[in-house]
Amino acid sequence: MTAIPSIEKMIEKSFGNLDSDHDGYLDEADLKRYSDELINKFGRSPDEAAAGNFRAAVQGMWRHMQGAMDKNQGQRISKQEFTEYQLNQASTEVDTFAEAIFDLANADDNNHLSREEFRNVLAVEGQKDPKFVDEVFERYDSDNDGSLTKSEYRKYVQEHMR
Ligand SMILES: [Ca+2]
Ligand SMILES: [Ca+2]
Ligand SMILES: [Ca+2]
Repeated sequence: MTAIPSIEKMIEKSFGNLDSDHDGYLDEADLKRYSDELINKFGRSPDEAAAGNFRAAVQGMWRHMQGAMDKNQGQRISKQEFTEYQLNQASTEVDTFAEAIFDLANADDNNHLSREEFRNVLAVEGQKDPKFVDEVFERYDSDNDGSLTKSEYRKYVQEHMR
């Protein structure tokens, strides 16, 4: 069985994804680039509703992070601060962000993530090992119908993104 990476590893990875200029800090420009890249990777056009919702969710999470850390608007966030935030906040902003990813990845807008669509979610998180993807997919497809509903996906998020 493939080991699921520890939560700290996952957080480190998502920090690396978000810090798009790789200077070790998150700022607003990083998040804008990250949003645009992801929208592009999921093959969405920037003016689609799912793309707009995703950008808004990233903004909301960013504002919430800054608020939680007592930062002034526009201040950058270090990796350590980000890690503490992810470990300690059971924030609705993280859920909103995760749901916005679901909508972005759900290319045919049918309320379910197929295995292929879920594969794209893990790919943008940096997980490309097909065996790993299959294992995670099968673990969370609790009714074994070959797709993830939002609630099956939410379980994955709860156990892996926060
Ligand atoms: Ca940066
Ligand atoms: Ca779908
Ligand atoms: Ca299912």
